Amino acid sequence: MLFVLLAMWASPARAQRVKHPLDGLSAPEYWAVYEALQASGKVDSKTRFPLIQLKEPPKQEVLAWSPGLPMRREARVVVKEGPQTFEAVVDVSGKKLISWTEVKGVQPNLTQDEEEEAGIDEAVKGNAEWQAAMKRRGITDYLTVRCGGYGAGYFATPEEQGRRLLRVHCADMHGVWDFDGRPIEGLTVMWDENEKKVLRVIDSGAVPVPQAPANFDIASVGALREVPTPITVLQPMGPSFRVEGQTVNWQKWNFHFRIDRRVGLVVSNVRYLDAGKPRSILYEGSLSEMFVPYMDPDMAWYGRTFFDAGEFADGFSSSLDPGGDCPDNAVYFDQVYANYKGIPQMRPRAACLFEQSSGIAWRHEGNVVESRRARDLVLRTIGTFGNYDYVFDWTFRQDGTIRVRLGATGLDEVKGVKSRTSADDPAVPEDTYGRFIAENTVGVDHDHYFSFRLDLDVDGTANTFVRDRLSVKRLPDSSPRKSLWVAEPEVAKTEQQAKLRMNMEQPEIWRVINPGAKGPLGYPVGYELMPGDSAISLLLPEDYPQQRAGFTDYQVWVTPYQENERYAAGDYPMQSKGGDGLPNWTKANRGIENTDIVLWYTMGFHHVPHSEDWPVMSTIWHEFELRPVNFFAQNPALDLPKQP
Ligand SMILES: [Cu+2]
Repeated sequence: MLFVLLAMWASPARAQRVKHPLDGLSAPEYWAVYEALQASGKVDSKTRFPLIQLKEPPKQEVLAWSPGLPMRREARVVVKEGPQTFEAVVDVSGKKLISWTEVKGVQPNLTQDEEEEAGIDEAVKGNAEWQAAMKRRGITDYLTVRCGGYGAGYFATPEEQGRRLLRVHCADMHGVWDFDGRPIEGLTVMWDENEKKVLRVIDSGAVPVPQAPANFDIASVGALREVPTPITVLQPMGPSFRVEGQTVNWQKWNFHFRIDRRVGLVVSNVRYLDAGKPRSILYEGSLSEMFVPYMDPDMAWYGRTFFDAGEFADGFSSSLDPGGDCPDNAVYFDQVYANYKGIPQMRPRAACLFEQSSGIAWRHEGNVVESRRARDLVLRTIGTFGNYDYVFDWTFRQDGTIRVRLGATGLDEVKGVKSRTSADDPAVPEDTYGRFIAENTVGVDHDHYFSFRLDLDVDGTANTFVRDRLSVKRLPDSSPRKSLWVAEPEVAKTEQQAKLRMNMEQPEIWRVINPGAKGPLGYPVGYELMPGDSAISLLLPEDYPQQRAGFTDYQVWVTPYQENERYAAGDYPMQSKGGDGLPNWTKANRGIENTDIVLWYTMGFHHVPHSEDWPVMSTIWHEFELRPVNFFAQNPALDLPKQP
């Protein structure tokens, strides 16, 4: 029996049978989409499909659904026909095209074939100007040179208008595994991706390719430290969660998840069993967008302002490395997605799920010590976006808390410089816009921003956002104390009132409540958004990258639920002109009180690189939590057994 159970756990997702209306599309469903599109007469062999994803059924339909009932299965397809962009909706079960709409004035996300386009490499290497620039750098062997492009951003130049523009850079991979540490610096090729041609070659000055040792595989690292004594994670009776398709049950938690090609993990229908009754907390939570602007004005650098989710839509997910990425007791899930031709692909081990011991749940010493050990359930994916790897953990805790953690690792994006180290004294210092992280190698300063879309449904959809402002009260002269603070709740009635920034001098507690559901002590039930460390963008409002990433203006936004408002910087951030997404939607200043609302949280950090980033960065973690506030009558983890 035990063996049968373990075998079941080993590959729960392989069957790919759709069991829930929010399940990601299965391989047969992607084929149905493929066939419906081919049969529509609207596509041909040159058509590209930048994105094919589940089109969620209307929320009310999902809420009313229960196992055994029929479910709507539709796909949203972004289609690229030459320079034109279309959005198609396909009825998957009926294998037919429901709608086909041209979207004007946008650029869809890059597809894998565009980023790694053989056409780019060939055309660039055949360009006489580029060849001359390479000669100035002493590079004559192009076999080890690799060129690739990224979205050019937007700076309102005539060249950008109506074009699909890539900035192409090249690297020399001679002698190393990865090209990231070997930039051919100062050389940018502006590439028209629709016309498939070089527009111009920009040379801001020849710099030798850095030669610092860049490999970090076991054989390259040299002597390894002593292996510490083993720590074994064993669950001889298997995990204590139950997985049914993509629905997870564990320690009173019940939720569904899928992996979306654009935003990664999408966690939905999150409920907690309270006194035998499932109570809703979060209808859906996921990443919404990322923004990574670099801080160097050089011609080869100013355009590096990446929207890693919306511009690429192929970073999720990386195949997880068992034993390295997830602990030994993890269970893995595969992901099926469609490539740019619409053909389903299998990404093995795209997510993992595991329990981990997480310290002390609670304790106190009275007459005796009462202490309980806590354990967490972690759902993990890793997205790889060029040089960066981001670990996304959705952690469910026994006390009703959801912790979302983001680990940033991978490689710094580096610039080759003439100076060997910061001790060199050139006329113009080469570390103004970054720091040396290896010889002749500067890690350029940059930011990371992540917008999370959190559709909280606290005991139902009619919710309200409340700020508890901690305001200072001066006490009368007769008081021995002169001052204290009081928490003053204030309801945000409109979108404008809910655009908020963290401020240590004017602290606030942010929570979503259900005004119609009171707990036993008379307070409305609620969940708090507890931010961790974060950052606000320092770019000026007139700067185009900042306008395109307007969601970074605030840590918190609240909008009324709209099924098509999913991406904080808009549906098409590639070469977007600014204002899309949250800034645009909230202009209407819609009401957000006692209605279905979505909370958007921007998490960010500034990164000044340093030598320990080389040749690969230690993982740095940032997180936020959704914590119950007057949601439970008392500590929900009081019932933890002595030996979990
Ligand atoms: Cu960084």
